[in-house]
Amino acid sequence: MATKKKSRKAKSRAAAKKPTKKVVKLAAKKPAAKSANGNGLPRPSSKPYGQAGKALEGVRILDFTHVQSGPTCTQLLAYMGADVIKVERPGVGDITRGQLRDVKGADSLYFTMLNGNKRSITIDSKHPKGKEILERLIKYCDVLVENFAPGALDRMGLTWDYVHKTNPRMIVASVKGFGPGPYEDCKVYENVAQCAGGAASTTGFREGPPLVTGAQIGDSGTGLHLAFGIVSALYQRIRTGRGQKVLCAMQDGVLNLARVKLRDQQRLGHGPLTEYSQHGEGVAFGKAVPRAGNDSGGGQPGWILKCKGWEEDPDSYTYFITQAPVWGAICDIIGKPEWKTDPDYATPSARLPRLKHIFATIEEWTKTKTKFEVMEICNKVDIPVGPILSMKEIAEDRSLRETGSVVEVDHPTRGKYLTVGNPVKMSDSITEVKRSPLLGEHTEEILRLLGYSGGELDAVKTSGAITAPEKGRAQAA
Ligand code: CAO
Repeated sequence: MATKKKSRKAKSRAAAKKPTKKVVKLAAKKPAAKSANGNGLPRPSSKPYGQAGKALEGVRILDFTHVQSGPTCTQLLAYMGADVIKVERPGVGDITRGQLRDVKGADSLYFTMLNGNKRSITIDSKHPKGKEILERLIKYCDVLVENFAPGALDRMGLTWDYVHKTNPRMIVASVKGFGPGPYEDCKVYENVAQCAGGAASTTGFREGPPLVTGAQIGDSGTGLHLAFGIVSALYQRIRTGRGQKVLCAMQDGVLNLARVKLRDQQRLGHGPLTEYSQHGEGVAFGKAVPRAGNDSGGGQPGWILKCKGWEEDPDSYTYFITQAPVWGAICDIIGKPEWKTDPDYATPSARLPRLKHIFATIEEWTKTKTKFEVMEICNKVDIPVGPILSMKEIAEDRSLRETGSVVEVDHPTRGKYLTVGNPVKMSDSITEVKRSPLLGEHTEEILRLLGYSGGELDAVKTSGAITAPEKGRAQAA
């Protein structure tokens, strides 16, 4: 057996050295052999789709997140079925519970919309008894997720070495503002990341200052990246049996979403960016990618155009793309059939220097239609357009409600509110969106889960580790 193994190893070493047909053959054989034994997977479930549990059922998350980036990540994991245990400071909780409050005495929408499907336990992580509870939680859970300021987790005593020693299988996932380097110790919020990740310098109009976007690409975008890292680490753990550190820097997350602009930065070294409207307008490019207003980020020119009613409604606009394959259809719809053969308009390159005039002409037509009429007319002939939807329209959109992308949930202190459901729809893991927890709502339930009962549970209750200082003293008295 040993000799056999050795000779197989020697063979594959030789194969790896020589990039010959043999290597291809060996590589091609592997998957066939795996699929023959089912790849180690169980038999396909015979349960109806949607009734075989959720994708991340059984995964336990020790959620040390706050504000937006971390909670976005753990809410997605909870939507996928993970048991997310949110640890909050006694009496205070996640700072967003009280931020931008619209209903007196109730958790804010900032909090409720980022913490659905989770359980809340209050623990003072710096209290000796609190540390003891956390140790049990570390042993109980699979992933610790945090987005504290750099060094805060270590100051709590929850260093990687300690966590890894306590539970070698635990994955420790963090959001930080910057990765290792000159800014690694900085605290970072959304707009700082949008600026440092390259998005702001490329957003806005050429003549104006840099702009941040309303989409929270720094916070929610990085949370989403972190969720991907966690799920990948969980998958790798199946093979290795051990946890690992997962780090997402907000700067990196934003840059990943702005990668087309780094693409353009490199293209700029080889000549002007011809699809940018500034090129058509004869404005020279500088050394860095400029702000491109509403130009399309792809190869097809696009712009935002006014629609019927724009004088009163600030959102009565449509995005309009002059995609080359449907140019003829565009000419017919806007009443310019002669542009189909006119050499100044017939080809994409001829149109580039005339885009401003072309979009102004198309706008004369879109101004006679509502944004929804434009959508209907254009989509029939495959012209890509998109109405500018206001948040009011999105909140009232029936199809978004039907797909579960916008969900109404009931809350004991604030009543009904809307939240954003799972943007990822899976046929065998169907998301049920549940309300966010009240501060410490599940403290006792989780303590019992960790083995606390009787006198030991009473001792925790009166220790001050799970209650706000005044409350703890009052209870102890
Ligand atoms: N028990 C006891 N102490 C607790 C606790 C608990 N359950 N939970 C938190 N704390 C303590 C921390 O230990 C920390 O104390 P020290 O500074 O003494 O170590 C303190 O609370 C504050 O934590 P923080 O520095 O993370 O919070 P902050 O409000 O000062 O900063 C933020 C907020 C977001 C700027 C910072 O956390 C950060 O840079 N995070 C990483 C990047 C990030 O996620 N940014 C996006 C945030 S969303 O816009």
